[in-house]
Amino acid sequence: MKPDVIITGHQWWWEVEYPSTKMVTANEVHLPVGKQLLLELRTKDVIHDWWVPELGNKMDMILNRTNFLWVNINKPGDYIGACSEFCGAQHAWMRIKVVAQSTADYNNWLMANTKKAAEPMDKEAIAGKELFQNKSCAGCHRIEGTSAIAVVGPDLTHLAGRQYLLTGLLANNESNLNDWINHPQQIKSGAHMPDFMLEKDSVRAIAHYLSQLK
Ligand code: HEC
Ligand SMILES: [Cu+2]
Repeated sequence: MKPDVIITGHQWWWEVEYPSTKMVTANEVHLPVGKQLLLELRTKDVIHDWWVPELGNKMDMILNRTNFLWVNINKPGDYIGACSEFCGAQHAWMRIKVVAQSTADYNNWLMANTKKAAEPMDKEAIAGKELFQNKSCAGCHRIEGTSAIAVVGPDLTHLAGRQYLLTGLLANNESNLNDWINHPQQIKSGAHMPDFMLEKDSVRAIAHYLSQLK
């Protein structure tokens, strides 16, 4: 059976793929209500465990194995869960957010997110895009439609459409993006994104660019 969504646990974030469109996102899982849905659950590293209490059972994510979980959500809204298998330093912050939507809203979301990333709208954002592609960012992240195509870290193509950064750790806004890029290790120590010692202006430009990726 073809899954509706494939969710892969990473230390310490969730990769979310929609096989019907090849769209990839992270950390916030949009699903339609009123439908029997098949979730495929995997891991890229250690054992993680998917658990959104209001949506049914826990399910382990084990290396080189695919596990499946059926869900059927009645009511639109946000459903919060967390990784429930200890998976290292930032396990406690490995939150899950499921956004359940009416079929129409879900289809709109999926369509909008399948598009390539928005082009930067002003000079600073254009500079930010260049920096993103030329500094090490593109070595780990993808922004669809740009030269950044790596999948080591979360896909950032439509980052600005997510409510939170880093599985719920920070609200998603330009100022928090700026802080994160400045010193990731102070914000989420052990996260697999190193501090880069970039100039403050460069960081600001990159954060400005990313905040436009609706
Ligand atoms: C060595 C790989 C690596 C490099 C290089 C890297 N990142 Fe990351 N990045 C990650 C990982 C892994 C995460 C997820 C961290 C977590 O949540 O535990 C992440 C998370 C992020 C997030 C938050 C995404 C979300 O969905 O919440 C942003 C924004 C980000 N990185 C921007 C950047 C920028 C800008 C650069 C370049 C200055 C960069 N990254 C360089 C690996 C990397
Ligand atoms: Cu985990």
